[in-house]
Amino acid sequence: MKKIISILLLCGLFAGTLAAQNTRRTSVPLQHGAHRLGPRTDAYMQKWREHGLGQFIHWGVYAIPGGHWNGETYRGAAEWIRSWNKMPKADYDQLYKQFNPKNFNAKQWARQAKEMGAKYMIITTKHHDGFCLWPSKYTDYTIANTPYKKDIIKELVEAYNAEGIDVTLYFSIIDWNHKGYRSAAPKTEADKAAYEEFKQFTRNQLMELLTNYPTVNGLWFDGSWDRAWIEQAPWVDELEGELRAFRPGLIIGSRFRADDHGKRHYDSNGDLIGDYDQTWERNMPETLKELNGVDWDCVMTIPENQWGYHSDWSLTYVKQPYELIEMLVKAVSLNGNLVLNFGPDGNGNIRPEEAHIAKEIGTWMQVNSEAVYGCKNSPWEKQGWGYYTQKGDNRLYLTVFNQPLNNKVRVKVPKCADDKKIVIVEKAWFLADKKAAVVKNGGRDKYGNVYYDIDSPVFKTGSPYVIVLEVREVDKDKKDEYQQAIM
Ligand code: H79
Repeated sequence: MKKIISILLLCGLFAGTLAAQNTRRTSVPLQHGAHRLGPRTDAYMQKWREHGLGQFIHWGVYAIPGGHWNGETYRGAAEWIRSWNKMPKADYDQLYKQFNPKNFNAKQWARQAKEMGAKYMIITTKHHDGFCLWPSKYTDYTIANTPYKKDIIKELVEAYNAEGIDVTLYFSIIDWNHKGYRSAAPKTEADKAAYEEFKQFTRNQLMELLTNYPTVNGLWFDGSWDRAWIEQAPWVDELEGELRAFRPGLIIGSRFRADDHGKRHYDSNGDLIGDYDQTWERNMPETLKELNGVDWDCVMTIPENQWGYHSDWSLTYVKQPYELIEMLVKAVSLNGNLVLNFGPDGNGNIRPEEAHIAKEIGTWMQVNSEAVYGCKNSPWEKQGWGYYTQKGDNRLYLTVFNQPLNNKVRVKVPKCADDKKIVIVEKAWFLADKKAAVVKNGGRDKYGNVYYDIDSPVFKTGSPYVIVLEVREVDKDKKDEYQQAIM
């Protein structure tokens, strides 16, 4: 009876998994807190939610030193090298005059991202150093004044969009190059006036970016922990409104503005500011409970903490493709997106280690992406073999990372609220070869929980693999019909 895998699941409840957060827990009156309770429901956000995998790219003049200066190695994040006391700032600020990435090929990057399975890409238009990868008319410190000259943001947006990949613009509100920039809140009149200029400059640049790149549908902000910025909350809120009005559907995370009391990400009432939680930088949530029903992305580096190009990756642990695939499936299982960072070198090459990882993830995605795209958290209780993801109410994906020694993948059937209903498994199969899986009765525990065992030999590839279950809720009085199918 190999083909028949229908299984009686004594109970199962498919409640909605996005426990939307619709009530304020406290009621501090706020003018600049969350402007919406619960997740966005529009098509733009729905598309974002379904991406699963994104690519981050950190590129700028810091890629030229690549973590070294005068024969010494900077052990911090390469894109921060300007802040290192062994890097003279005057030297750093001249680097743009050498920026001429001869091997840069936007189409090639986009193709590689597409092959990896990325559905959106986030590019650093301007990192903390203030160097602009687009020809901003509001400063001379841009790509236009490098030997390269051409608009890199334009090339990237066009190439990625041509591959069907959405582009989000990273923008740091820190700008070490602008004379009006302040990190601490300005106190003197002179500082205040300088910062006012910086605010205008920031606004101008953001409007310029949205104007120049009309297909861009997201902004990923950074640096907003500065006291100077936090204290401008009402102005930032107004600017956010202006940006949103200018580009309908625009997606902005929780890292742009603070609330009236300087609270960031979550306002003084505990409600998410912006469209998704942007706190998951180089780390991930473990449980759905931590997330309170919000959308989120996790931005992840391949080494421990290198975003821009650092030529020496032997300084820290470097993640393996397998781990990154696990992070991806885990993120999706908790309703998030994983955004994997790439730091191309000063000549425009994607380093071989990153190319290898992109290829390995892509190879895996080619077989298994169905368990990622458009999938959500599943209410089925996580087991040690890996992660459940779910599409709609009826389709479960079991991505197995830890192969059980007995080659049986055990599932715990959720108890249902309505005891007149049962959930049956209509079909089970492996994504890798489309072959049917055999599901067997796995007994019960002392709490009355029912288990099933899916016969699951190790795949020759040795990669994580996916078992698909099609489940359906039926009336309990039909149970005998299905019980016969249990082996
Ligand atoms: O672009 C990458 C990093 O360069 C950038 N964000 C990612 C995406 C980044 N900038 N700074 N950081 C990451 C680390 C920030 C550390 C912080 Fe703090 C700790 C911010 C607030 C507390 C250090 C201490 C900076 C301000 C106070």
